[in-house]
Amino acid sequence: MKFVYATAPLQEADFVLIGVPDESQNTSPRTGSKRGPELIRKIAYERCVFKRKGRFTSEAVPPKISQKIHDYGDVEKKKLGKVIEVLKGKVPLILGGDQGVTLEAIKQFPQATIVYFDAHPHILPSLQGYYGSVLTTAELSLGKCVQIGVRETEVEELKHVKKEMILRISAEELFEKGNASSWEQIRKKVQGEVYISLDLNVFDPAFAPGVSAPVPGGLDYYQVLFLLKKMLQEYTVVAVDIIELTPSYDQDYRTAHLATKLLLDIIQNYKKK
Ligand SMILES: [Mn+2]
Repeated sequence: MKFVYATAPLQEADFVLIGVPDESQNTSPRTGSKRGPELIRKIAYERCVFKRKGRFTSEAVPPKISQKIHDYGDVEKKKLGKVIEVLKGKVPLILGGDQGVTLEAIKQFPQATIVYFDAHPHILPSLQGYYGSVLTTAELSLGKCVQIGVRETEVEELKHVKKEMILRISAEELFEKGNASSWEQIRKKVQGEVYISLDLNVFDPAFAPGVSAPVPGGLDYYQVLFLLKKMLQEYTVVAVDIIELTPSYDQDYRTAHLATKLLLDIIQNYKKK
């Protein structure tokens, strides 16, 4: 099944949806994130196609999407880099798969600041190649990274955050300081191009139970939406990934609906610079 709004040919598209059904780096006993892309496409169809006067239609039903979207289908993780390379000027919207998918994607954007919404920092320099160390394995300039919503951090990671001067806005800080003040912190630090990675475990498990590594005390939809909208307005967002949807642990497709809604929010709020 193709993404219901993906009606543009590749050459004309502004956004290119790419599924990467790969969970080869998952180390959690909660498996199944390789089925994430397929479920997001299915839920998008159910959310957006309504019956009007006995006929199915996706017209006239909010949200109205005016941007041109192409669905590239699913690709193998090792081919993701090559696919992104040929999309120059178009925005890849990458659906995981596990966190390892982010590692493949960010290699293509060495100039961008990585802003990642995640319960975990993923910076364990002593464990190269491990999915818990995606950002250190990528050999980025970590000082340009921004972590939002983290709340399960190892001692080694905390040391690294301080050493590399990473901007870290934990879930607790975001709750205490509020959205506007957290956004000011980001705005002061980040300039230029941004890559957004959205691990669905940034949300509270009450809203997103279908992830491989749930951590209580997470964010809600409007906290994430506020920061996403600000970033989409302010920065050139070069790519987005939405990862870790794990259908077998979802409840009533709650996490899948949330992921699909966010995907549509990102497309609708994207500002071309
Ligand atoms: Mn993660």
